[in-house]
Amino acid sequence: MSYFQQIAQAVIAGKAPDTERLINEAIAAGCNPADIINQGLVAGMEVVADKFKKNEFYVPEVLIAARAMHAGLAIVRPLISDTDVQPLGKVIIGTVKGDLHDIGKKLVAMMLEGAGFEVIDLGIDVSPEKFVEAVREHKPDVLGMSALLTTTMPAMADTIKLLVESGLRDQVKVIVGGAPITDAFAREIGADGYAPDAGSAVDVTKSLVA
Ligand code: B1M
Repeated sequence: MSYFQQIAQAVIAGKAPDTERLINEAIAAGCNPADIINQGLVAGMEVVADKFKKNEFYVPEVLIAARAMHAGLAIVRPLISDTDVQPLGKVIIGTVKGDLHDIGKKLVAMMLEGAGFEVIDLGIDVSPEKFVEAVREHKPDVLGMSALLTTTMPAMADTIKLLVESGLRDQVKVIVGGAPITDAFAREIGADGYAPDAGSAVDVTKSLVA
């Protein structure tokens, strides 16, 4: 097995120490840091996302795999220049106003990072104004909003409305998700995409930036 495959396997198994050791060995053997990220860490997280989608992996496995990926990234990141690895795109993500649930949103953020997106996580209880301000400042390709409460779902519509009023709606794609969110609701409020889980969120986000 190549170093890349071994690194991917270590990520899938959630073995952070093995991931770190293999990456150090791969670097010592002269492997390209960008290839370590793309063919090792990202490839591993792609398998994790796929297994999560198929219910072969559950939340703990995903969190442990993401931890291994982050441990590996911490070693490789300083070795690459910005031009070596072009992120797939920039995503701003947050849980909407009034909503404090962040486990699913964090999973989505981690999966997106694992897939090669640059992710800015605004956290929880993010007001429409804060989302819009962040879009203005960071110019992301995609804005992701998460809501877990039926009572906070309207905040998604409020945010999209404010994006329109601020003249920024055409500059950013919007994806929404969270347990009470449906495809029909996403369309009704004018979002560009909806994903029922973190794995699908990666697929939908990729399709939005394609
Ligand atoms: Co709350 N809670 N909670 N809660 N909580 C729910 C959501 C609830 C369904 C429980 C229930 O009653 N059965 C219910 C909502 C009812 C409703 O509105 N329909 C509820 C309630 C009522 C409340 C409070 C009001 C309780 C109270 O205080 N009386 C309160 C509200 C606080 C607030 O937000 N203002 C509250 C508080 C809390 C805790 C703080 C205790 C805690 C949150 C801790 C935290 O997140 N740091 C909590 C928890 C843990 C839950 C449950 C048990 C689990 C949520 C979770 O983390 N799931 C939840 C019941 C449940 O869902 N079974 C519940 C695991 C996570 C991986 O899944 O978040 O769905 P999920 O994310 C998925 C997908 O939805 C999707 O991908 C993720 C990964 O696959 N996804 C996206 C999510 N965001 C996405 C964004 C995308 C794409 C996909 O694109 C951007």
